[in-house]
Amino acid sequence: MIRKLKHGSVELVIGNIVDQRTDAIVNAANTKLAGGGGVDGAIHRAAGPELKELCLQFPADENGRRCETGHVQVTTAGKLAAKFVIHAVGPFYNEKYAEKAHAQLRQLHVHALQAAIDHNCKSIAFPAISTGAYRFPIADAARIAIASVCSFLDANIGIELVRFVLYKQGQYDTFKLALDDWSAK
Ligand code: AR6
Repeated sequence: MIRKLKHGSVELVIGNIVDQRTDAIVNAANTKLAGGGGVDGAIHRAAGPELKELCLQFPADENGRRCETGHVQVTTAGKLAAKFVIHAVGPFYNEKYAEKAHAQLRQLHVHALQAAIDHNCKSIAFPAISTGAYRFPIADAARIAIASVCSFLDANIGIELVRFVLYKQGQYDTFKLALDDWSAK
């Protein structure tokens, strides 16, 4: 499904993030930008070894961190069809610090969209960040991701298409509900 907002559209699809032909795809990375499982593993496998080399060029702090939680780093995309990979570090969900995690997930989506504009991207594909290994409850993650993206597209010119690529039907249904709720406001 696709829904038009003031300055661009939001699309929901079931699929694999590595197959997207958008200008940018967003990786569900970790602070070390050293690869991992899930989306991160799939993107690195499909892009080829060049992607990790590019990631390791970002300076690391004393703990090996190359990107803070809620922030992004951008590389080219190796063998992928996309032009750029926006490596975004979502929060690991802990119920005790839920408000902080909500704010970081919101911030991450805004940073990714801004980075896409800075790299002249007109289209960008997001997976459901933090909802796998990082255990963010899917309904909250969907509500936050949809609200962040829709508010951004209502307020900023530059991105024509934001696609959420959901891996499973249940995740798609949850995102669709969040988008319907946003549109009904
Ligand atoms: N395309 C689209 N969605 C996918 C794909 C795919 N190829 N593979 C998994 N998903 P996760 P996180 C869904 O764990 O929670 C890594 O090790 C999956 O069903 O990839 O942000 C990193 O290095 C889930 O709903 O990301 C980090 O250490 C969602 O994508 C950590 O995991 C996100 O799952 C990041 O964890």
